[in-house]
Amino acid sequence: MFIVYVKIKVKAGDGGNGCLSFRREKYVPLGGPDGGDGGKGGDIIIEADSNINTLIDLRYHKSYKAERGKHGEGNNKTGRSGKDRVIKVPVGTIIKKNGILIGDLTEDCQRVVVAIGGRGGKGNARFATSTNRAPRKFEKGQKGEEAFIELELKILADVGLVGYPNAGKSTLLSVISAAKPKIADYPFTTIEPMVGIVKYRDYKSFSVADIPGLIEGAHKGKGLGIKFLKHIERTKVLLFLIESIKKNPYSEYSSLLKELELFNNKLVKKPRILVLTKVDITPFRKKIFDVDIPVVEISSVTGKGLKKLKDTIWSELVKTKGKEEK
Ligand SMILES: Nc1nc2c(ncn2[C@@H]2O[C@H](COP(=O)(O)OP(=O)(O)OP(=O)(O)O)[C@@H](O)[C@H]2O)c(=O)[nH]1
Ligand SMILES: [Mg+2]
Repeated sequence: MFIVYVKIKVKAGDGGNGCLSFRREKYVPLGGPDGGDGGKGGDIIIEADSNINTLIDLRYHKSYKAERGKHGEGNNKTGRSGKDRVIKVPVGTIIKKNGILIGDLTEDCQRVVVAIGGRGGKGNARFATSTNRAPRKFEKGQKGEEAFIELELKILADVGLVGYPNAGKSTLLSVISAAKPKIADYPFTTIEPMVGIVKYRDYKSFSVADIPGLIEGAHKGKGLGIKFLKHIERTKVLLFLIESIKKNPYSEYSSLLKELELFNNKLVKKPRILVLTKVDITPFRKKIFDVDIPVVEISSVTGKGLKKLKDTIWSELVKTKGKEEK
């Protein structure tokens, strides 16, 4: 199940109490105060992780607590801080705290502290003054923050893969990124969207979303694809994957285009690239494509065309960037 919304309860760790203690040493009958401070309670942190694709784990585990700080001890020993609790969520998760938007995790490893751990209390050593050398005063630790956190996932990818079932979408994602989607020789292998990050040249990268295959009539709710089409509404470039072994790849392409248009005509206004897949098993034939968009032939098995495909995607993405900035 592809979960797009969950509400969880979080409680940061309480601060440790300060300590009330006096030095006890041989030959020093009245030692000074030496109660250490309590440690800080752990924070609750939400972190984006590109290896996670759904919020499903959070649906089964709805309450999170961070460790409390340890109490201070004699001999001026400060209590250890409580460990932070890190909750991992997919990239593209939006975070609301008590109903207010506090974060939009758009990059891997990005973090938001959603509940702050309580400060540790001061030990009595801190309260010594010239007039009160033996204070009995110390503080309790502060309570850790509690909150309700709402998490909403909207797939956030630069590129969306569309195509009929079995076109080779997941296989492509698996060879150009570190994502490990399920691949099999039957239709509707993919039942949940998945995003992979593609490294491009030195420090560049872009993200690609694989969605379930579409079939004719998808816009009316046939098959699985329809409810996932909305996830590619936010992509910048669409790849249309068509099996090159098909008798007439061109008609496949135009019916796919029609399907998208019927669902939401904004989708067909996005820049698109036509990708002919599985060329390793297709006998050579004359090019029959006459379209005004880039066409790239690939094989995810031999690697043919993959470099060219990445270059083409990148140049389309760069063009959309120029438009956004205008
Ligand atoms: N020979 C060859 N087979 C491929 C290639 N790409 C994918 N396949 C095979 O085609 C079948 C379908 O691949 P998938 O990647 O699961 O296809 P999909 O488009 O994700 O399919 P759905 O998730 O059902 O929509 C698998 O058996 C793959 O091994 C390729 O480049 N060459
Ligand atoms: Mg698939």
